[in-house]
Amino acid sequence: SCRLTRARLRGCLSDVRALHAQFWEIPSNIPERPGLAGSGPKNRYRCVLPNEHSRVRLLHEPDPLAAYINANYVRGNAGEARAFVATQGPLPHTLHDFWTMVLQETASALVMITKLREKGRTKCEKYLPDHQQPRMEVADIQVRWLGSEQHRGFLVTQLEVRRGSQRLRLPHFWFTDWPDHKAPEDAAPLVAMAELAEESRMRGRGPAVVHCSAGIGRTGCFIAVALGMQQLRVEHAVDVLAIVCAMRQDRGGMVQTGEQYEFIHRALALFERSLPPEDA
Ligand code: PTR
Ligand code: PTR
Repeated sequence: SCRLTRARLRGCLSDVRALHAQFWEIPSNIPERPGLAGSGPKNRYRCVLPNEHSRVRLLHEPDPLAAYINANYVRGNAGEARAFVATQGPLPHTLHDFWTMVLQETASALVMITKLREKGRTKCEKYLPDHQQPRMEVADIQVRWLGSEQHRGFLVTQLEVRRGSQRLRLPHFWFTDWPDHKAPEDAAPLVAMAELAEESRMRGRGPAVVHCSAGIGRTGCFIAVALGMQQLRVEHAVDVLAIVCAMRQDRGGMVQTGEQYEFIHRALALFERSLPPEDA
């Protein structure tokens, strides 16, 4: 581990090569083969598989394959087992599984960090309604658009999800300007979105469900920033290395590049400056 006080967090950005070197030492922990035979078609990418021990199971499905979704629980700072769910962007044939998971977990928020298409390739199925089409039905699940608010760099939409008598209202945070394997130039919009999403997570019952396309790179960065912000608030120090190591135990491959690892530090250093001075 590598605990950074607030001053050391600011300082470490002057040696980004050391940060990148530290990042590339972390074991990736991506499973090499599927844990469940036949689950292949439900994975967006052949090589991005959920670790078995922390995999989310759709509990109302008695058949193990029907219960399968490419998603993992991710622990929180206090070791709570289900602070987040990290998952891939839904596929056309996993839309219903995705919404079933949101209801099962009584998710407190949805966080989306991908466009539907990037460089002419589909990255995620459109799984939520919008102002033009405020109602969406996925078999026995109805999703309703209740309103959206544009912020700098992200869109916040209020949704209502229903199945039978179960009803869940939750905010959807959609960060639009971050292509996969890259990091944003400006950390401010992501920090602002993470603060809002964390407020919803703290108020709500269940985990925040976070996804991008594969559900490891950008998703890993977002969760690392959210956990790091909480550490800075509570402990006035942060251990990004320990956060990424722990996340990768829950879901292999979380945070994809040295640039992304550096970005987590930049985002946290920016957030740190918004905190009151330590010896005030
Ligand atoms: N690519 C590995 C292999 O060929 O052994 C892992 C693999 C195994 C991939 C099985 C897909 C497999 O099929 P299914 O997803 O249907 O279990
Ligand atoms: N390695 C595959 C590819 O590059 O296409 C899968 C992959 C895709 C891995 C996207 C990570 C990706 O990024 P993210 O997790 O941020 O969607």
